[in-house]
Amino acid sequence: MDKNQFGTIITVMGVGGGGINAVNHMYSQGIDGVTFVVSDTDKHQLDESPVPNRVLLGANTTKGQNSCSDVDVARRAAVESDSEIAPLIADNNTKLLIIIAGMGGETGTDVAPVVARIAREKEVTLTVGIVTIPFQFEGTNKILKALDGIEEMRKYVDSLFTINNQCLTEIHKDLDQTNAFTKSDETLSTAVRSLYCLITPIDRRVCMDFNDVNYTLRKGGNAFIVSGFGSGERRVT
Ligand SMILES: Nc1nc2c(ncn2[C@@H]2O[C@H](COP(=O)(O)OP(=O)(O)OP(=O)(O)O)[C@@H](O)[C@H]2O)c(=O)[nH]1
Ligand SMILES: [Mg+2]
Repeated sequence: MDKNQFGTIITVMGVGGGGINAVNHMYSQGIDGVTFVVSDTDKHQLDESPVPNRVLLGANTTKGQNSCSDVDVARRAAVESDSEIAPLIADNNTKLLIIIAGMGGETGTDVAPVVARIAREKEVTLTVGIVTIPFQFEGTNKILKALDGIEEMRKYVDSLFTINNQCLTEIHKDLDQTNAFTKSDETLSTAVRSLYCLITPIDRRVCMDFNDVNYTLRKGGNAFIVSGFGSGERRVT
């Protein structure tokens, strides 16, 4: 970790394989003024990431193995990682922490709520979760596990954006199992970019700033991001 890189008020942290892949996608697109961090119990997944800020979670518990073998291991890794994540959050200027995870596996599902809890304890101004529910083709067990994880996550974040991957199949008619996660990565990136653009208006057409976003999302519960396009006289409507 290079703490000097933490000059920004927005930190985006991907947790677990899906969260990391989505953050890799955002990182490769480049969003100035955002600090990206990836964290996993899986060393291989971290090594593959182009993001320089990487946190190997629970190294003593998991020995960097590819996947947490069961829920208890993931939870123990999360507790162990408390001491690794807490300083990271406390020692920088972060006002908005965005936690990204694909819910439904072990690491992201169990660790993302822990990261949110730590952020709350460290009094990060605003903690937002952006998480996904698995596609139907991934099976019911993963979906049910994801829903449990989302309930846990909800306790600690100010606002939670939940993207149901299955809904992406209605929007993208060309979606199949080969490009499904790329579409999911793109949607997560759009969500982060939307929040970023509200806080950092590029052309000042939308006159919001961090305080407005903070006011709206603080203790906001479930949150929605909608984008639309319009032209002509009633374009905003
Ligand atoms: N957006 C996106 N989502 C993914 C990707 N890979 C997996 N997911 C989603 O994330 C869910 C959890 O999978 P992973 O993130 O790989 O699991 P993990 O959190 O690393 O947990 P373990 O590996 O089981 O410890 C899956 O059920 C998918 O719905 C990806 O590349 N991009
Ligand atoms: Mg994994």
